[in-house]
Amino acid sequence: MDLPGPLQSLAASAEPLVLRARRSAETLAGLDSDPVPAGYTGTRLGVCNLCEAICGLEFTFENGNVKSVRGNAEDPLSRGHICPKGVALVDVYNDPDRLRRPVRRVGSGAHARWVEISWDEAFDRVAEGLAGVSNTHGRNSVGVYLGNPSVHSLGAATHGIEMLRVLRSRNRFSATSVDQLPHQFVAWQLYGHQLLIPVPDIDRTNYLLVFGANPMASNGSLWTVPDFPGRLRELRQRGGKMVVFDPRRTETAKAATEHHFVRPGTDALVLLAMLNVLFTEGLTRPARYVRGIKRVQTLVADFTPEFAERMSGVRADVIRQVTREFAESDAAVAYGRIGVSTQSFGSLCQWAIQCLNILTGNLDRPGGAMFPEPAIDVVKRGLLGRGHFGKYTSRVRKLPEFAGELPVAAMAEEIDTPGDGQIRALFTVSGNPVSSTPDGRRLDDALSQLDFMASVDIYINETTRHADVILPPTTALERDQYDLAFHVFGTRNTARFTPAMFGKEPGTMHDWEIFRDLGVRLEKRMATRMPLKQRLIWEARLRISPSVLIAALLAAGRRTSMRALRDTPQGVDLGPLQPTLPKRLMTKGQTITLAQPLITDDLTRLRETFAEAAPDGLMLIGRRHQRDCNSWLHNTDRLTRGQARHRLLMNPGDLAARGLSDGQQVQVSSRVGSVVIEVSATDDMMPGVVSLPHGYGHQGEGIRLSRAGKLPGVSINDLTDPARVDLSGNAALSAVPVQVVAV
Ligand SMILES: Nc1nc2c(c(=O)[nH]1)N[C@H]1C(S)=C(S)[C@@H](COP(=O)(O)OP(=O)(O)OC[C@H]3O[C@@H](n4cnc5c(=O)[nH]c(N)nc54)[C@H](O)[C@@H]3O)O[C@H]1N2
Ligand SMILES: Nc1nc2c(c(=O)[nH]1)N[C@H]1C(S)=C(S)[C@@H](COP(=O)(O)OP(=O)(O)OC[C@H]3O[C@@H](n4cnc5c(=O)[nH]c(N)nc54)[C@H](O)[C@@H]3O)O[C@H]1N2
Ligand code: SF4
Ligand SMILES: [Mo]
Repeated sequence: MDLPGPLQSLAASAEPLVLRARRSAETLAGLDSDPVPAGYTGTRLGVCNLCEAICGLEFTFENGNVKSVRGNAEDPLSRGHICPKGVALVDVYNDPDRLRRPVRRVGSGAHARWVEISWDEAFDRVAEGLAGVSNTHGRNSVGVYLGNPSVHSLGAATHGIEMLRVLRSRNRFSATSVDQLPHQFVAWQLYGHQLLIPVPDIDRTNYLLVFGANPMASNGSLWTVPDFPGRLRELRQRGGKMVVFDPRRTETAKAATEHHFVRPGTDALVLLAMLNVLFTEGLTRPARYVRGIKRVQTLVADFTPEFAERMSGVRADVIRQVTREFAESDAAVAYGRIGVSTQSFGSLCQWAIQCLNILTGNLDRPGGAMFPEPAIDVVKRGLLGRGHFGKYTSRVRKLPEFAGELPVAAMAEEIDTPGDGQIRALFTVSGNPVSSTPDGRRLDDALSQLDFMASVDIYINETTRHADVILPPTTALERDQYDLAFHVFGTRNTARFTPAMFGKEPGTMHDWEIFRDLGVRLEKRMATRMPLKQRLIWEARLRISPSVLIAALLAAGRRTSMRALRDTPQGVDLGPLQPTLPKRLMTKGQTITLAQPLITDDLTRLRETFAEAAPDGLMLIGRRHQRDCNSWLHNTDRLTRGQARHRLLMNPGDLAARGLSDGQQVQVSSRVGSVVIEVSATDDMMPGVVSLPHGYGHQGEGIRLSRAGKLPGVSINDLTDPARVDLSGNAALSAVPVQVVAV
């Protein structure tokens, strides 16, 4: 998950709160961290920010060195859970390949050299580079890309977006549009706010229906559910079921009561058929604040289970049976993630999933889909915009913005297509779009044509290798953390503040300090300056540390306080999720109108797409492994031991049909490119579907990101196609038509 866009106005809106907050003892309580002293022996609580599970950890030190890392059993949310990545936080901290000082690139391509420079020089170069291009070519000539970890760092959330205001560019992109944009789009339409996204109440449900998610490996997404395996075990112990629809028999599918293969990209038909069954069998029981039910009934009338079966491979009787069981369960919840977000009909899928919960009366009830109430409620306090769509479009392909961001599938063409408004400078923050967005090759080429590029990142990766200057911040264990984003999706209401474990090394900077200092220098160089009064307030805001902001926001939220969080470092338990509707709805009249034309008009495109025969030929999907972390952490021994994980998975029947054998090198080609990779035969793949992990393919000058003699692998996004997008603008990374042949 990735949420930089929505957090954009956070720091701005928090400002009045900060001014209002009395400088009480409580506000000050959070300010002085006390890092472990040199030679420390003992334990300290920490937190993992690598995925959305936000596990609480316990570190044991001996003579100043970390001896072991465990899950903190006292943490009311994560309950002692940890995965192998949590331990790797220490590897990141100690990694000799990690950047600790700003570097400047001298020369390019094979001749590139990186030279350490002072912060002072680095800020001046970046400010001059960005302002220079903006002043000469117009404000949209500077593009911005925010990657996933910017949501996992408090300082990036509070200060990053604030700083970027200076640029006033429409060419803003983030990982949101290769991820959860359809969720935000549907939440905005149904519930009135892009982040009013309900989560499965797994601790009380009896029926968990999962489409296109693999929480056994990913630990949940848009759903903060640490210890998913333990919670699933409890669900099954109390007689509950989990039913999974996925083209691969994943770790989650294997732990499920039932698993059904579904042909990639056809889920919308299966989900609409489920709605159809609800109506034809009289299984609906929506809450009284739900509108537009009849209209939905009409819209789904022709989406029969038989039609869905022909296209998806899921048997009609299975669709009927699952729907009945779901509707008849006393507490059921449907959930869909990456597999059904990053496909051509991602928004329709997410809409149908919401409808399934709403129409069966499972929205807002224990064991169903519920809205968390975080201690800092970014939605309720109006700290974030509700969302808007299509206020402007991208220059080349006219793709619509959502909430102030353009689809990243359009980023490369905005850089390499000449004309007025062309992107000539780029600023990236904790991202690797060459590896994580469709047609990474084209973007790689495009980046080398930029007049100027700067990145805030701790590594030289496939993307940042093109930067003129890289500004590296401190890492997770060196900074204070309060999770602004992921408490919003917690499967239980909790709050936790974790002070930095290690002191900042001399000569290094926190991300929020980088944004502060760069922001001020950049603003000074912009041809259009901020009005004086606005500038003074803005600068003052940038000078407030993230932890002070958090203290003020907690005080204003009144559910807990910084003092309480300091006294309870394992986290404060605010209890199980509670029903909050219709009060919580931010729609007109606090009702939910199901039939939203902006979404349901896409049914026409869906009908057209599947008017002919069922899709045939091979389709490519992605995957995640428990020890992978998007495109990074491949340089730690701990996470790369054992068998290489970056192989193409393929059903044995599909291999045989092509005269291929297990372990052979094959060429995989799509409309946009081709890669050569070892193939692995497995019955876990649905016939007709192949799978590659994303985040591999570390290549390019200066990159030292893969370890242990492993092949760097190939990038799945050298095959994915930027022309394929959902209604919301989200990239359709799944269900890519490919050919596989021997090399
Ligand atoms: N085909 C395919 N493509 C996908 C996906 C898929 O499933 N299939 N998944 C998509 C999804 S869900 C996502 S979220 C994106 C992720 O894509 P991106 O957000 O573009 O990239 P990441 O791989 O997360 O890269 C994170 C970068 O941040 C750096 N970093 C780590 N910690 C910090 C920090 O504290 N501060 C700073 N400044 N930098 C830091 C790392 O060094 C790394 O370079 O990929 C997407 N791409
Ligand atoms: N270990 C680990 N954990 C992570 C990450 C990581 O890189 N590694 N990344 C984090 C991030 S940024 C995110 S966004 C989350 C993602 O969290 P998840 O969505 O749970 O992660 P994925 O493993 O990508 O699961 C997507 C599933 O969709 C299936 N799928 C693909 N196409 C289709 C389709 O057309 N239909 C259906 N029904 N299924 C399909 C795939 O087989 C896969 O099992 O994970 C987070 N957690
Ligand atoms: S599940 Fe693993 S990566 Fe995710 S927060 Fe917990 S320890 Fe970190
Ligand atoms: Mo993500």
